Amino acid sequence: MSTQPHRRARTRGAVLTAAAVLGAATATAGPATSAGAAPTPPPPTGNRSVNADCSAAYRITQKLDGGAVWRMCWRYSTDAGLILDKVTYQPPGAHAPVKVLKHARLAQIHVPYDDGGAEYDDLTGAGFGWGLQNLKPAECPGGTLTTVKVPEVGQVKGLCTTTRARGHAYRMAADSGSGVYQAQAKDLLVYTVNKVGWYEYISEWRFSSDGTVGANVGATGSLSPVDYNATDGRGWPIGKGARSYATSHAHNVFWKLDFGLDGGKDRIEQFDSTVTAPPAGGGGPTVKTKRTPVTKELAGDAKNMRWWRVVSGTGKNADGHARSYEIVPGHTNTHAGRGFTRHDVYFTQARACEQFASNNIGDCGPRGGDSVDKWVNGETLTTPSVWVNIGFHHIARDEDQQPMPVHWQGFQLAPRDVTAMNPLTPSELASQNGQPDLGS
Ligand SMILES: [Cu+2]
Repeated sequence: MSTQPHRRARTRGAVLTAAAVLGAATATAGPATSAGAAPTPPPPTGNRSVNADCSAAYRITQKLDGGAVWRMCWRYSTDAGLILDKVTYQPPGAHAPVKVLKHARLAQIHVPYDDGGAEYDDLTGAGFGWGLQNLKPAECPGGTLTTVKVPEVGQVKGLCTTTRARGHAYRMAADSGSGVYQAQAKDLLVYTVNKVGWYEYISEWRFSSDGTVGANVGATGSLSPVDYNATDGRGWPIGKGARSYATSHAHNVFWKLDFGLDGGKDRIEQFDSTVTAPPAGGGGPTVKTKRTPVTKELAGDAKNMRWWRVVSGTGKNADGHARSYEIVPGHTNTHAGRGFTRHDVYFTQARACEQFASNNIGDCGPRGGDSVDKWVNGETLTTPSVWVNIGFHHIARDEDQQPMPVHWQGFQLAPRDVTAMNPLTPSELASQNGQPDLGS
């Protein structure tokens, strides 16, 4: 374990097993048996090569509303937890899947307490991966629970794949008559629950029929009772009167994404819009949007009217537009306490040793640095890795007992020009690509 003097690698609370502090071993394992555990049927005829590189037991394939299909491989690491590989999206009616993500995974959950007395790296310093929880069938409604072989722990029925309704995909009144075009949509959900000390983290990936990807971490379980000691103004009383001050803290969650959109090299672009107030003489406010190619490594800061996208260097949709995915961060509190928590996204040139946003256990050499901010050092981006940091400042409240309601943090990847039209467009509207026919 690459422990630094300032970094605490101690266990959280009293509920960890000895295995949790072993630290550095990166172990990957899957289900001990595929009997009754394989989450998916084989891919449809004509797509046999898809996901050919993971065996059936590690394969997730889900057909959703409209005929959209998501496919991916999964594996499990005692450091990173669930890792998804070779994620593809096949729009309804398309003959081939679109390659979306080569790898998608958590890259750290960093938990600094407001009084400076404790600071945890839950993935590489506090046993996140070993804390995989057995799930009851009721926790995976309508889905499949898969057994994961966790080194030093054993077999854990810990991977849920299921679908969930997300309501309207779209609604549009017909031009004439009382007809309505509307569709109710579904998402594929893939999740695990990992216990770290008193906390339990639900790590969820969501794949929508329209091509959107969501990544969210929900924290639940219990507040850490060893931290009910904040009498210095850095906590909140959660017992009767002025008692049991739970120390405030942050959960800085990092994800690492390696795209390879459409199987080619990715480019990164940043967009900024500036708004000008209406001129005194009349007219409305104006907005100008600027596109900036991100050609070198970047530590990016979220800003009003700023966004980033990952653009395929090769793949185009049927309209001739480059396929891309926009990074859509959810609500975040950026924590300025450490170099690696100071920024909201990082684009780094991909390197095998650069695995975790902080307290990295990959060996990048004595001068290689052990956190993502150190890896932004001017290299040209030819194979970008994308790191997303979403922070939550947790000031406890009475409702946090007991159990603590799930508080979520995460982001979305929204398809931009992956398909030439809304992939769920009903056939009656399929001709309306571009300027609609206004009649004569
Ligand atoms: Cu918390």
